[in-house]
Amino acid sequence: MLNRRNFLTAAVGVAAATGLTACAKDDGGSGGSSSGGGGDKKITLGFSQVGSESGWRSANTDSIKSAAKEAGYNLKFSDAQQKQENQISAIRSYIAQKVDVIAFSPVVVTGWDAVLKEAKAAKIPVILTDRSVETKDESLFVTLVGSDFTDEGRRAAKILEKVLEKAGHKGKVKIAQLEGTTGAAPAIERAKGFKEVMDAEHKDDWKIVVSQTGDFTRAGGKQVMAAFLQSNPDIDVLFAHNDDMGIGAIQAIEAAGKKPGKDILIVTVDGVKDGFVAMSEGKINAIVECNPLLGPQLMEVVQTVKDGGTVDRWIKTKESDFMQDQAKDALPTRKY
Ligand code: GZL
Repeated sequence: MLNRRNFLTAAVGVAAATGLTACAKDDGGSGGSSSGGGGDKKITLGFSQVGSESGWRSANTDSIKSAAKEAGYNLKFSDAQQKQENQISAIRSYIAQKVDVIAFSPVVVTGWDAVLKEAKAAKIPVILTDRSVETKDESLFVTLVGSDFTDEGRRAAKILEKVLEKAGHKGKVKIAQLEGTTGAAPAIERAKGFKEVMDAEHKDDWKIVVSQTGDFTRAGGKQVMAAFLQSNPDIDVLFAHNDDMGIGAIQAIEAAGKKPGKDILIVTVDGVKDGFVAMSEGKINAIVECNPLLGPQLMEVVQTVKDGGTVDRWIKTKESDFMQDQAKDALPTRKY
């Protein structure tokens, strides 16, 4: 896994870092869904999205589409339905269409070098959004616009301490973990960050008794949580890598006759509206925010890359954390 910390290098010249120069294409691109029609000189951006697996993803897609429209770019957008092969073919199609810039959110961390080398050979700069990739060749992409998932895992463990204290929980803590998509950066890194805090500060009292992927979906969360409750009926806490799996798990917990947020304390990541609704109903105890509204930052980077300017290797999104008693006041202000 590429260590995100080495992203925090000083700003690097785009041309220097990628050995690429973004050249203006005059064909404006064709095919695929596009917004912001019009002249040949407009920037054409090819974007490959993971899928539409969660509320977070839908908000992320909306942000990218509206920001591209706002920026007046020709956007070619594809939904990979969480399949890497679909993302690879979309990127190849953008290369064939000679788009000006390619951006994508890689569904998993491995298996990208070949297609990214094709983009580099075609002198098309690549920007990562949301999730990172594992590669030894840092020239294969310009920057990552996205969150620090390892820190989100640490924040989840730290806020769980507050949740346990508020609930008056004493002694050992049996934790079930609903992991994100296997091999995806947020799944790997959220688990890593959570475990870091657990090993450093709760070696003797916290234990992850069961952990399995729910693939970031509500259906996955519900199905896996039902199985967890069969094998581990005395779970104290659920740490779900996203709100959607947490919401699915709530259905399984209630079907088992238990009270989510009381019998089983729940901490999730994302902060989508439905997550805040569940928290305001007392069914989720805390949410670690992961901001999907990356569109405006992405479009700024696209323009800078096009102009051959300088960008940092990692453009981090700002986010905070919420306890249950903040949910009602926060709900009307939520943008996604
Ligand atoms: C995180 C993003 C994750 C969200 C999930 O940046 O990649 O994917 O946490 C989404 O909701 O499916």
